[in-house]
Amino acid sequence: MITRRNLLVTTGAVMLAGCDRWSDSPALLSAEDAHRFLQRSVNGRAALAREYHTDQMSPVFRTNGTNRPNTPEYAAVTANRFADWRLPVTGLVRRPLTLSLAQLQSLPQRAQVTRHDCVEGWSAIGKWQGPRLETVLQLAGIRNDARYVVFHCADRFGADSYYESIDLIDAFHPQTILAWAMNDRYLDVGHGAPLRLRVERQLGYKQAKYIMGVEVVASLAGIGGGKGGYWEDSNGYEWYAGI
Ligand SMILES: Nc1nc2c(c(=O)[nH]1)N[C@H]1C(S)=C(S)[C@@H](COP(=O)(O)O)O[C@H]1N2
Ligand SMILES: [Mo]
Repeated sequence: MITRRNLLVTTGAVMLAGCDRWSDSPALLSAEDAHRFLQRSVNGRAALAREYHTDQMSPVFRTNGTNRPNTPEYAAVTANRFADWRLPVTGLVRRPLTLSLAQLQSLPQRAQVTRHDCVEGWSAIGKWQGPRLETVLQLAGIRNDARYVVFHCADRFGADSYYESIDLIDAFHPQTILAWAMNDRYLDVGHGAPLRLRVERQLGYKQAKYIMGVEVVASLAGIGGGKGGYWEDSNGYEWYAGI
């Protein structure tokens, strides 16, 4: 397993020969390749996003996009403060899971104070906490043909649902977490309750709020419009929105 410590220990080590090949098409890495990539690569995709001190947190962290999904399904899970909400982890996994919020909270947790950068031109520093996505994926046991992780969200824009996707390098990145807490409180509805993605090396629109399902896939072709995310499909936003 890759921990932050492992990554730091490998700092100053080696960019091994194979890395060039991998960085050509990182999205096509298998789980095994992605792990090897993260262990060996100290720059680029494996680098950590800057983390801040708690006294640098923004006094106001605005909401953007949806601030309350308007579906009956979402209304139903908010009614009792998400006690009946469950997270299905499906697709190319050996053990499909259905996780409650309590189960997600009982996994090893990571907390991080990071800067969120929206493509519309604002930033805010906040603290996020939750299990690493890797921990959840290891529980589910992803299959060799897995290449991407898709996040299905509660909110709809007309006929389309918000969704996002990342490759396995970002899925296993130490700072990629399924956050249920923000600024030491439960995530509020505006910021994506009960669960949102934090994928800290990418722009705001990749940080999927209101996650209702995690799906592991071999290709993005069959999901939404096929470009890997709501904004990617509808407005031509970049799928890899690195910062
Ligand atoms: N489900 C969902 N996730 C979403 C959005 C959205 O509209 N729906 N907006 C995105 C955009 S553009 C940004 S900048 C951030 C905003 O997160 P915040 O509301 O916590 O500030 O959420 C992202 N994730
Ligand atoms: Mo954004």
